Amino acid sequence: MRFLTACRGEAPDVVPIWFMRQAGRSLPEYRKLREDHDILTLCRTPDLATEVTLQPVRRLGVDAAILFSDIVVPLVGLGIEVEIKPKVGPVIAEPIRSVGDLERLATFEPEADVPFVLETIRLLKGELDVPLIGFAGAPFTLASYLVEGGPSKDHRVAKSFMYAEPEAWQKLMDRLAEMTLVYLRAQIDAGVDAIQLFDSWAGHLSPVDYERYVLPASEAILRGLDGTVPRIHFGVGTAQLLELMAGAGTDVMGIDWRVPLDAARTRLGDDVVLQGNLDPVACLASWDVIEEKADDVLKRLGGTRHIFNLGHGVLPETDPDNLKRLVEYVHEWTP
Ligand code: 1CP
Repeated sequence: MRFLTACRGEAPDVVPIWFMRQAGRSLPEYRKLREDHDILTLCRTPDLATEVTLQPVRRLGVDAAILFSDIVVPLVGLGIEVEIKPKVGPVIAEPIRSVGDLERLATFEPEADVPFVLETIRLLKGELDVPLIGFAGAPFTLASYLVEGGPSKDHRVAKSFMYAEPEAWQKLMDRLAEMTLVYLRAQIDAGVDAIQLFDSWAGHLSPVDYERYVLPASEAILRGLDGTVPRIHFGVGTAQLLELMAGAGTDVMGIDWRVPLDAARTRLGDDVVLQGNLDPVACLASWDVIEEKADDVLKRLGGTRHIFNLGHGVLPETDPDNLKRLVEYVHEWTP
């Protein structure tokens, strides 16, 4: 279980590797299933979600599986109607835009609201011979979808709400933190071996705003899981936030491709394990380029306290053969 060994800060036999978005459109066997089922149906049907989670493990030989789901899946438990539109992403029919809207939010109960997620985890535990990573969206990233009503380039509606109505924003963060902590605890009780908190859009915040408006909620989740399973905290474009995000209480810090891992190591110290950070676009290049760039990523930490990953999710155009070769390369690499 080299992935968990690395998460604990111990020395595994070789550098472990998995990919964010390793299940999904880069795999022909996933695209085949998507011809017959929409994505939320895949997420809500344990046999299908199990199959999709296993696909990259079989094909690529990665050291961890990540539960097939989406960050918006638990929002139905809050009474939010959400759809995932092809080529767009999550769309929310009635966004949260006022204190009054917050009263619509119901109490999240995992066994009643997302039984299929817990059942998928139990099925996977019987099938997998690598650790299973559970996950959730962090409060800011979830709030962005809830307030914007869908994907956004600059998160201006969500941030405007944050600035204009700080008390209502605070309430929203508290509700999302409470839901996410309950959700991740339920995933852990069902059997996941590690969890990742995705704050994909936190990079749109300055350190001052992140600390004031967002950090307390993410911290409540991560600290609330202290002593359970290894925790991974990840964001995109978060170079300005690394110390704050690592300080929120995490065992592993996910780093995107913009920050060299040796620089992240210097800034964060030796206590945290680093995960990352090959540019996902590099995987669209020829093998020579991928090898050179992977080697650069590996050398920066010398194979210690490192979990290899991309700096963000696998792009749909990626040739899975490149990913398979990358897994072999990382496993064979020596400092
Ligand atoms: O129809 C499809 O197949 C659409 C693509 C897709 C997939 C494969 C979506 C829509 N969600 C998923 C599954 C998913 N989502 C996984 C499991 C796959 C794996 O990792 O192996 C995970 C971990 C997520 C998490 C997720 N969803 C995040 C956080 C991670 C990240 O990539 O930053 C975010 C921001 C989302 C929202 C979302 N869902 C789907 C899309 C296209 C988006 C992004 C939309 C946007 O740009 O705002």
